[in-house]
Amino acid sequence: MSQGRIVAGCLSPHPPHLVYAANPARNEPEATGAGAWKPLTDGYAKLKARLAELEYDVVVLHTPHWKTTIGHHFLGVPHFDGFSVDPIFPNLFRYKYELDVDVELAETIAAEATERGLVTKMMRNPDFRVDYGTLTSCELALPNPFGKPLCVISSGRPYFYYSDEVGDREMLALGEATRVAIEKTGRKALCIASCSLSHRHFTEEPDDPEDPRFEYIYNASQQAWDERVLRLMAEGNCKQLLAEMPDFIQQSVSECKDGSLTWLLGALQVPDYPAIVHGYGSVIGTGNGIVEWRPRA
Ligand code: 2X7
Ligand code: FE2
Repeated sequence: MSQGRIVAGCLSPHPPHLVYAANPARNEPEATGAGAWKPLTDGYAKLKARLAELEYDVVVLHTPHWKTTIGHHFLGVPHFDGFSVDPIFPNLFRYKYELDVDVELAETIAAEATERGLVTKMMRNPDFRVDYGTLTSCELALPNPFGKPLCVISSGRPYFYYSDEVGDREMLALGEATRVAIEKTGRKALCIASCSLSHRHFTEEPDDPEDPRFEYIYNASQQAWDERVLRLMAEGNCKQLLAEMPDFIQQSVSECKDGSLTWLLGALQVPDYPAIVHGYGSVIGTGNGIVEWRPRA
């Protein structure tokens, strides 16, 4: 077996609004087309076009919306299908899905993570409802959303039980476990961190959620942090980004507290080469960046 590798890593935020705006047949609600999220829908179009040219066997994804109280869990059943309704935005996301899982890779990542002292568990319930973060990022980023098997990792709670510093250390170890498992199993893997950047959001929505007049970042300090983080990524300075991660998480109420971005940076061995920023924009006040890394072969 030839050695596997990560062929690309992506930051792919999952506001269900963007699926709603894209009107895929799998989603029940129909968008008005008023166009509030154009910087993000354009960014996703650019990412999708580039990923269409890329060869990979599996998509490995870390999601904030499968929150697990004890340890890091992995989907461990070969096939899932179901219907997912966003608990906060049922008016926007009512989505039918069917997907395959690379169980062998998931078990290998779990074993590597266990060796590094992390608590892990395989999720073997065939009736489990896959979370909307996973579904949304696949729908938005991938040219053929469920055409390849997935390997899905839950969001454990180390940031919340201990501290942001402890959480980052654990997610870097999980990222390393992911990379080593990909190499050992010979997979060509696309890794996706499914999360927003700043994450303070409005608690009321307008009658038409897609009305551009009501869509803007929650406050300027959130945007300043998002811009700083995206600049560090674009400059290839993820070491500095990690140094600032606890402050970023705290001061912008970032969804990175769920660990997805730090996991991805760990899997990519903390990139020192420039990322491509495909888009940045706000959804219900939150800040969202669409970013791609292509590790050197
Ligand atoms: O889950 C989300 C999110 N992260 C950001 C914005 C809006 C809704 O859902
Ligand atoms: Fe979210």
